[in-house]
Amino acid sequence: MGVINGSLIELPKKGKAMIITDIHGNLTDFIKLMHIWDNFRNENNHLVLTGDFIHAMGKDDDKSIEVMELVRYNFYNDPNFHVLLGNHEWSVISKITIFKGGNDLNSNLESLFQEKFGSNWENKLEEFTDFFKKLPIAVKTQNKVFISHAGPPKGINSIDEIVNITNTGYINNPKLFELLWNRFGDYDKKDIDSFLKTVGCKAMIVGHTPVKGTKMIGKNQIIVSSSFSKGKKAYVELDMEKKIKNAKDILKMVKYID
Ligand SMILES: [Mn+2]
Repeated sequence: MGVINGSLIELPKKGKAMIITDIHGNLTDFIKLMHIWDNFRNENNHLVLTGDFIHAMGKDDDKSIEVMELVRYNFYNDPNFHVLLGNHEWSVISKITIFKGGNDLNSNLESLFQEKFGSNWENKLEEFTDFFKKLPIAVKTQNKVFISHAGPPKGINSIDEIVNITNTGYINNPKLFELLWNRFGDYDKKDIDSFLKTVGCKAMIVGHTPVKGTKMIGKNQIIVSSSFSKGKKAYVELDMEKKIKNAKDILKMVKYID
């Protein structure tokens, strides 16, 4: 069990955490990863899904609803299954849509709901929107790893700002926006280091930017792509009992799916 502190989940110095990013409606990859999790799960091990499990980014085979149903089931039935908010789930909450290759991704999602649920589609979409509002924003492990969808945001002065980050709502909330949307270039390596120092961590794991499996940003941030990627598909089996000095220590804990 982890401790849920507002928008922050705190994981103990025990067991391992399987960290998965950016599924984007790819049911085939999600099921592969869930088979790995089924073999890996025990009372000390955790799963962290770092958001963006919906919106197929313009691809035809969009299984966002099926993925969401599985994610929601596990979220409510397994205390070791943690799901973080991504900018794509945020866009459903905020109704500020995202365009990809000329496609309005929230309109695409509404079409999927209409096909699957007929005249009840709006109620079903509201149910899922309410589920998204329950999602925490970040994980901090006792061995000093910070896990979030994206970021870091600038101007964070204490870990309490992460704990309370959704208290002012989802819209017009620049720190939340940056934590869900910022990619390298919006911040630099120094911003990573000062953020980690503020929140008492040594390394951070994010998704959000598609990479060839993984990519290091300086020594202290690792980007991971588990499904929507630029080549290889990776996840992390984070050993939460080991001392972590920087993200290079996490690079050794990366695994791949076919
Ligand atoms: Mn994203």
